[in-house]
Amino acid sequence: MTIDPRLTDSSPAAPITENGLFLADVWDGLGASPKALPAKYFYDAAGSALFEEITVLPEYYPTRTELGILDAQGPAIAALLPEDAALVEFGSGSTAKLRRLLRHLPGLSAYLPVDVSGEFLREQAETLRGDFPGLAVEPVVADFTRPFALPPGYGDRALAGFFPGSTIGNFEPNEAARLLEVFGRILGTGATLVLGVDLVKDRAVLEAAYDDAAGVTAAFNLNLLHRINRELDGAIDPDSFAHRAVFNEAASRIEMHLVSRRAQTVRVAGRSFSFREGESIHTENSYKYTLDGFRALAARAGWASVEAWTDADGLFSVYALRREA
Ligand code: AVJ
Repeated sequence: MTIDPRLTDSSPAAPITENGLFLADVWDGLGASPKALPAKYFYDAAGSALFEEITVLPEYYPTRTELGILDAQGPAIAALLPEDAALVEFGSGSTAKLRRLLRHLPGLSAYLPVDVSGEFLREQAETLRGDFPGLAVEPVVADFTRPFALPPGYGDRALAGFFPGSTIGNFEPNEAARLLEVFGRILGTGATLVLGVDLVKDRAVLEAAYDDAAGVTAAFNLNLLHRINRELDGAIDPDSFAHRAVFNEAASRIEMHLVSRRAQTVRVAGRSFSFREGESIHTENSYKYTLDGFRALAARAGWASVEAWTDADGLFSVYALRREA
């Protein structure tokens, strides 16, 4: 999964090499006040493996809850999509959620996963073609946060969109609305978009989901520092930082931070950054919505809510939105 909720400017001084953009973002982020790093850099091989571990933690309810909703509502979702639709998935992590939907969509004509990682996409396409021989699988290598073109021939097909996992929660609400507008322009008037959104709930439940007892989320967060050391000639002692997850109720978001345990100076590729004791690097926002709050956001972006499904405990929501104009 590859998403960049914060669009940072590149530092003009950073070298334009393979890792130049990562380095520029790290230099910018650690040089800023308050310090912050884009959440998209969590997902190197080690980080993606840790995220897969997170999805099965007892405290991390979103993944299993969303899968349950997709199972239970599969027939209702299928009834809202044109039978021979082509399904566009924005970003593509594991195919578990897609597979839940496909069971209920026997007539689906094509599946178009959109992701920046071409290698990952091709691997997934291979397996899906093996498992669903009747389905045309057409990977699209693109950054879905920017307008992109579908492959030739798909412009006038019946299209549906799929955006599960509450990935939309990584974006600031204004950015989320802009993203939904981009999806609308790509899918066209009348299209249906199925998306998963985490719901606002008790602080204790939210904070436990992002600070699990086994320490997997802490390792996921700290992996960012290991990655900087590995890829950018960084000299940061990850043990000198603590994982913190806090629900910012006013902003309705979980924030993840890496908090410096002491005053220190760290070096990354020849540049130094100093930290006060307790100073943090803000590494992620995960916005939580009420049903009405999300419907209002979608409406601003030109999408009407046709259905909203939740689980019995009201932990997570899945929407069917329709593009109006
Ligand atoms: C993949 C962005 C939906 O916000 O819940 C999980 C990422 N971060 N634990 C989320 C995440 C820490 C996750 N998303």
